[in-house]
Amino acid sequence: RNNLSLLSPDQIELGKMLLEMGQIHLFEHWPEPGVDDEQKCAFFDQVARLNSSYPGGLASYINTARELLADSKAGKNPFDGFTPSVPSGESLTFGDNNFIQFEETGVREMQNAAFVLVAGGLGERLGYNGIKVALPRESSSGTCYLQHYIESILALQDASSRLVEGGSPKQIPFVIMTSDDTHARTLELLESNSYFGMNPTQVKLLKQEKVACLDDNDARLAVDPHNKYVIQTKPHGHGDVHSLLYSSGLLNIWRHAGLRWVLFFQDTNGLLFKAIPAALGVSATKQYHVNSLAVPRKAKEAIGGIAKLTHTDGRTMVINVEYNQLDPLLRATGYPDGDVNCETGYSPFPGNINQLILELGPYIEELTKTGGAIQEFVNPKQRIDPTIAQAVVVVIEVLGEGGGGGETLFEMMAKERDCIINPRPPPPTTYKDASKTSFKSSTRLECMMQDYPKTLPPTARVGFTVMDIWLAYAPVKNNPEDAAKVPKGNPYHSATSGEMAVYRANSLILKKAGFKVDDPVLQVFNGQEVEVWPRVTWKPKWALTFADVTSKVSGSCSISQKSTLVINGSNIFLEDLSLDGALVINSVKDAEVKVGGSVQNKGWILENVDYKDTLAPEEIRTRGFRINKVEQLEKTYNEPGKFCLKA
Ligand code: UGB
Repeated sequence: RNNLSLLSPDQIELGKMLLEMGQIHLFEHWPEPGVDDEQKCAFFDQVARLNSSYPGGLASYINTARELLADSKAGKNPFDGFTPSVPSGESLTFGDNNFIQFEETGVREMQNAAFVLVAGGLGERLGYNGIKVALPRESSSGTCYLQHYIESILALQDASSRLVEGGSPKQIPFVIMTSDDTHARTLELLESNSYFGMNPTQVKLLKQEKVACLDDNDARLAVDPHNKYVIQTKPHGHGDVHSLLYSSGLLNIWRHAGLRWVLFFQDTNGLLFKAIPAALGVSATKQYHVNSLAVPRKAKEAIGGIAKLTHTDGRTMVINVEYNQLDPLLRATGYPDGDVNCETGYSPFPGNINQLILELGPYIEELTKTGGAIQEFVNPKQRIDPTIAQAVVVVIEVLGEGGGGGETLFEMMAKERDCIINPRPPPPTTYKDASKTSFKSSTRLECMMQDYPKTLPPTARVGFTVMDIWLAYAPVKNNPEDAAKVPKGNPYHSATSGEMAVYRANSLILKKAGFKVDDPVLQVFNGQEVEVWPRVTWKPKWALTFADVTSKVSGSCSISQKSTLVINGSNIFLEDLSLDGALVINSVKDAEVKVGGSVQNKGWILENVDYKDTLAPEEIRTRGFRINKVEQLEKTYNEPGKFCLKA
């Protein structure tokens, strides 16, 4: 009350709202006017931001939090009444006629598409100090993720306009969702690299705001431990992308421009654009309102499972069930073994890789109703130390669930297995004690972009497309230490495996196109055993689809395991090439280069680097090797014309 004279009428209204919502503790420590006045005003600036960036304002946030926290305390299952079953979707095999047909349709449709990258996450599991999109996708060419994504979109744009007769070339819009953690560095990466060749007006950055943290089940807002005039905040999750797109007005602009598709993707999947043309082809052919890209999933792998959920009242939906929820849901609904692999060696529930393709018209229709709000969740739960837990996983597997006494501990640990087998970010909030009223550290509401279909009517056409893992999915999420603990046979999801997956995919594609490719060798980097294939990398403008690759490879070509092939140009044709060493070809757009003959040199060698070696740059340490470029044949064609390199 003493401080009222400092505040504007708007700020007084916000103050009243906070008091009505049971937040008096935020002001209890406030001294008399004249002391800390600037900080008090700054406090209200923050409250105004938190209020305006959440649909329905802070009061609505606090109310939802109370409901969800009460459910969590009562142990209410968010899937109450639903039984999961394995859904049916489109399953594609790389390189067959069906696949080639979908790719062609997809490329044709690209000129009606917009891309949205969610890149607001810090990547806590990876522990990298920079932004994840600045990491190299592979280190032979050194191209970072963001550059690769932009070059892929530009190549799709060109290819699409070539396919559509008389169509005027359209610029594909590209949105990047950032957060306070990533915004400035993403912008700086784009600006210092001239937007990697994209027209800057094609790119829009939308920054998501964090949400207020909560201290207890009454949803008392948490005060920052370092500054009593600041409310502690944390990220709200990738689900924010829908409300941001809606409020930005971009969706209607796109609709007026005749666009039909919005493609969402995540920050570090170096293979994704190999799967995108065919997936969009499926959406267009099947007229899916929602199409999620999926891959076969190992049971308990840290990717969500796509399931059909049938409610006792008859409702059904095909939806992602997040990885920490699938196992308990199955156990509670008649699958006593929970999430386990079937005879294929994979879980019967396909893995969601969070690449969503939404049809724009129905998407706008839905967001007009919801404002882009996505169902949220809150997850305060008990956690145990991963090292102890890992030992207990073994015990559980030997004794069986609940075997050998200590029931509660066993039950608790069984629930925790997912997080242990696939390390997650820092533990979610833990209750302080058995009363389950307050938390050891603050929590907040979160939302996920793949939960968008949850509010759709049953008439919505929701489908999914399963592709081979080697072709579609190689995220970089885990730090070397955690990756090395992943049980054999499960994917590491590390910088090491992410890079090796690019080489494997490119080698397998060349093989399918007729190349003789030597088998990989097994090597260990940062404690992870990986297949090392020939290090093949090409620019998206060289090939986007399988048909592009086959049109650029002819005769009898071969590549040895120790080789590196870097293709940096669009019109490069490999004909009767035998490569045993390193070959780098750079060319400008109007140069047509035929490459053949026998190339033999000492090549580029992978040298081990330990992740603890702080003298090595972080990008190298995290992948566990550096490339020693001993000897190579490198040719650059800067002029238009026809050229022939016969080694
Ligand atoms: N992200 C944001 O933009 N903002 C945020 O507030 C948080 C994240 P994670 P997660 O495909 O591998 C997801 O942390 O959430 C961005 C799916 O939920 O890498 O553990 C962030 O920058 C899961 O179903 O993943 O798991 C990144 O680009 C499964 O599909 C993206 O959101 C899994 O990804 C994902 O964030 C997967």
